[in-house]
Amino acid sequence: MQSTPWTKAEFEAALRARSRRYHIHHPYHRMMAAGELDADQIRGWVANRFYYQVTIPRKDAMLMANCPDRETRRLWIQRIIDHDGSDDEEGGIEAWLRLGVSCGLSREELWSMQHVLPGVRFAVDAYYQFVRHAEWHEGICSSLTELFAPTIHRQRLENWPRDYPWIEASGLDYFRKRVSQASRDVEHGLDVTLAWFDTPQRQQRALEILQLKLDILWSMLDAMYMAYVLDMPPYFNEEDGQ
Ligand code: AHQ
Repeated sequence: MQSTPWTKAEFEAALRARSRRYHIHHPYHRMMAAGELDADQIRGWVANRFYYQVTIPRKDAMLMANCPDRETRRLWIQRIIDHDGSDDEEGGIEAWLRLGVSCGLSREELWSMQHVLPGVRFAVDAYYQFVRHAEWHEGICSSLTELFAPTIHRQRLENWPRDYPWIEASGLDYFRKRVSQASRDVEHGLDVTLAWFDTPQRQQRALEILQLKLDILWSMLDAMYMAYVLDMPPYFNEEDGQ
């Protein structure tokens, strides 16, 4: 462990260096970006990610509950509205439902969570439980994988119309929204993190928290890869009566 804290610039560089472990590099996303996923593999991803999407605002509400700082809550509440929507904005959950319908899933099917794999559920629930019990600065730090998110949303906006032309363009609205929302979220999240994690111990802790969230995102795709690429969903052995 370093004896003196990193400067804010050094600390930010250390956080950004973890982009090497971002789930954009996972085989599932690499296949997606290369246009190699079939319709069932796209639908499996959309249906499983829906569980993540509906959990995000609940995670953010848990962070709000843990946060005594009114200024932070005034900013953080926007994240809940971004997903749950408001009278004049459909919100990200509705946009994700439209993504699902444009991929051939029904809204009822998505809400049923019938496709959510155990590994995806455990990873998403681990994120929710971490933030629920974390000190609020640590909860904010865990959202910083969004440092890397605009790139992956832009990648989908560029590639899907070419690689998955069967998906109606309006279904991609969610990704369009997130490019700017993620950038705005990260500006606040990074400011809080660079200010609060100001000792060598805290800065190492911040990297551990970011790594936990990277693990969560990677593990979700591991479960999907087993099920939809290797055709080995949980208990596939039962099919041949073993
Ligand atoms: O659609 C995503 C989203 O709303 C969020 C909220 C944020 C958080 O609070 O942790 N993280 C996040 C992410 C979203 N999309 C993921 C993707 O690959 O589409 C990326 C993910 C993230 O990087 O944390």
